[in-house]
Amino acid sequence: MLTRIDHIGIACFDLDATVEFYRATYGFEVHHCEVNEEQGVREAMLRINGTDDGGATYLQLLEPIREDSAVGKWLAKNGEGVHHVAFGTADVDGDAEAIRDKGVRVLYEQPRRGSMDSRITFLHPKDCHGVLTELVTSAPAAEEDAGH
Ligand code: CMX
Ligand code: CO
Repeated sequence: MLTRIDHIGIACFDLDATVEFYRATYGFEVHHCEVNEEQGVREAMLRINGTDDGGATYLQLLEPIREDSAVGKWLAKNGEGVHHVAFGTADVDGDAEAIRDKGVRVLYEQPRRGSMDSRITFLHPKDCHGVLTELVTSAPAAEEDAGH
């Protein structure tokens, strides 16, 4: 079951300048930064709010590291802007299968590694009324030391 907005993915040409815009304009701070080689992006996650299921909602600012990456191609065609919407779920495998059974193209056979060791997959935008849609299961929170 999809239970929340996990993030909005925003494509930009200059990650540092875009991070600075969100900091100076809204006061949003970078929660996490990484390069995802497989996805072809350098990214910053800005945490906007927590949720009652323990998850959180982010803006994901994305700068391509290769012109032929998904974000690089999209930027060349459209310029900067909203690239995708990501829904959070506790069960990305089950939800992706159920959505595939409804005839929507799921882009990966198995979920892949996303930001902060989450597991992600994508639905084809042409099957989703023009919106590239991501499904995300966050990495489990680090086990707390129970004292044994
Ligand atoms: N939103 C809406 N439509 C999109 C889109 C997007 N983000 N990206 C592509 N499209 C549309 C294009 O406009 C094009 O439409 P037309 O044929 O009407 O012109 C069509 O989809 C095909 O686009 P394309 O430029 O030829 O690109 P590809 O088919 O090679 O790739 C897609 C499209 C969705 C398969 C590819 O972008 C993909 O695999 N995306 C998933 C991975 C990804 O986006 N990674 C970056 C984010 C990583 C993260 O979130 O962690
Ligand atoms: Co994303």
